[in-house]
Amino acid sequence: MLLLQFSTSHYCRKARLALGYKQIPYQVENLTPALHILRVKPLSGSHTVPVLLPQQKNCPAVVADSTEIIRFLEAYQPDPPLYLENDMQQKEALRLEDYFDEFIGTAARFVYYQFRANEGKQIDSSWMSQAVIAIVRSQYDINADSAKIAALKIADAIAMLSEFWQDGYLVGDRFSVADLTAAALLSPLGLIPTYRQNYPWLFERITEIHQLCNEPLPKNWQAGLDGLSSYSNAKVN
Ligand SMILES: N[C@@H](CCC(=O)N[C@@H](CS)C(=O)NCC(=O)O)C(=O)O
Repeated sequence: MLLLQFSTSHYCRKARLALGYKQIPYQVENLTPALHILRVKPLSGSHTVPVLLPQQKNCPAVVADSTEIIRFLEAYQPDPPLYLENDMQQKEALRLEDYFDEFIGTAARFVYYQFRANEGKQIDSSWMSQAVIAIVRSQYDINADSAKIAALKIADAIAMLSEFWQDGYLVGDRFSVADLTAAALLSPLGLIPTYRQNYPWLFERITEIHQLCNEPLPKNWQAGLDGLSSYSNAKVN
């Protein structure tokens, strides 16, 4: 299988967590933001990544969108499952997947790119990185005000997770697509020292889920915990 992705995208991380959880071998093709459209649009008709090319007999040629990728992987290799057997619980898991996709992943993008353009500039001050940050901020209209509204949505999601994640799962009594999606889409906040300091349990859980899914943590994860000064010392990749 081949995953077309941006290496830093949290929606692509969601797809990688699912592939890793199921231990499905895959390769990645890293695309450059903006130029990616030339590769992706003819395949899926859309402009977003992740896009999975299963490259297997009796499988679709192209599966676009992280939710569809997980739906496909679940049918392709049901074990270990990310979906729940109980219908009501499965419905709730899909509702939460959608909530995190539509509201929280987008809000995390706002908060993260606002941070990267300001206090977090030193994470990678190369012109390439700064250009990507500028493109993303302009594409999604990210500024101090919109990032503030996004931070409120994130606070709601963290309050909900604090009820379920301190000693359990979002739905039922086992790991599901809901937990995976929350971990992937909140992971960019791990690079922001204030979040790391205020919600240690959240990032411990995100770390555990990465281990469970055989996926490395985002780069500079440790520097996020140590504070802003350590970014300039951290090896920037
Ligand atoms: N609902 C989509 C969202 C994916 C998404 O927003 N991807 C972003 C990267 S994080 C993207 O491809 N942006 C480029 C663009 O919109 O042109 C999914 O779950 O796959």
